[in-house]
Amino acid sequence: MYQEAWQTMLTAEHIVLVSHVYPDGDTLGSTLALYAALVDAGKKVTHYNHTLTLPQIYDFLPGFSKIKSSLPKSFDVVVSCDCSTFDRLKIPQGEYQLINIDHHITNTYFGTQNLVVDRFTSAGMVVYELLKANHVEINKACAICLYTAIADDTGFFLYGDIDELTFSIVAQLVKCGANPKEIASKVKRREPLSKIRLYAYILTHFELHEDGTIATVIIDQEALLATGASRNDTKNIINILRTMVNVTIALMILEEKEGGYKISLRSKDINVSQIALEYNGGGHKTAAGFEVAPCNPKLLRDEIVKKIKRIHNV
Ligand SMILES: [Mn+2]
Repeated sequence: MYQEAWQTMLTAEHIVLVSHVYPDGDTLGSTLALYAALVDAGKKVTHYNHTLTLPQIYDFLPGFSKIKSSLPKSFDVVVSCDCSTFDRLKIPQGEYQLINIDHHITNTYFGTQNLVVDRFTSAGMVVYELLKANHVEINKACAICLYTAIADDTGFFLYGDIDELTFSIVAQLVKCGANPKEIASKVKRREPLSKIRLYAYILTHFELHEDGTIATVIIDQEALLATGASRNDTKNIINILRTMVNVTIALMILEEKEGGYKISLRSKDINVSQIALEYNGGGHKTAAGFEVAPCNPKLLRDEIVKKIKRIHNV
């Protein structure tokens, strides 16, 4: 499958690489690594992302400034990285070939070619294997992007099924020019003040349920306004509640600007993607999410807590 996908890219007229809405380090790192490799191979490539304001912590990634928020007039091949469903791409259906590169267990295989490896902790690992299988040289730009993708999706090697393969890949990337210390300080030590204020809000407003095994927090638009936090600042911020010793599942209910709520679930080991699936969402075993229409967030929280109790017996 790796050979076929690379051949499709090499014979394309104009490739559009797509990272998902509200991008993280994995989707940006994977697509920008491909961008570096394909430009090196002399291909015409556009990197598209629907989100207008990209998270600044990733601005050091080679190619970041070339990301476009509009699609070119014509293109024949689309490559998406780290998108579990087609609607995360925010592009219209069309006559193009679609290569779906991902690692989500809930991926819907929406591509004409699907490179989905759900045992990998990041899409970056799939891209690495794709390049390696096709004997593509990993240049420095590629190495920086892939290292960031893999590190970011494991919380800088804190969670996910991190194994020998993960470390053998990152060792190669360091050999090819990725600097772990530099990347870590760019991604982990440049938090905006608004995000720190949002942390303060969460730490003073969370609630515990079921003998302290489930932690929940509701963040409404008012809280975002008061802290000055952007939608980007809310990303993965729920992880802080999971660090508590007795907490097995952490849950965040975030009110969207457009109305409705985005729910994020995190666990230490319990499969929360199962709960997300019940609400037509998706994700991974220990990190999943879903969206719901406008409702009473407190009632929604109680319902989810009840569901967790029923499914997982916590
Ligand atoms: Mn990912």
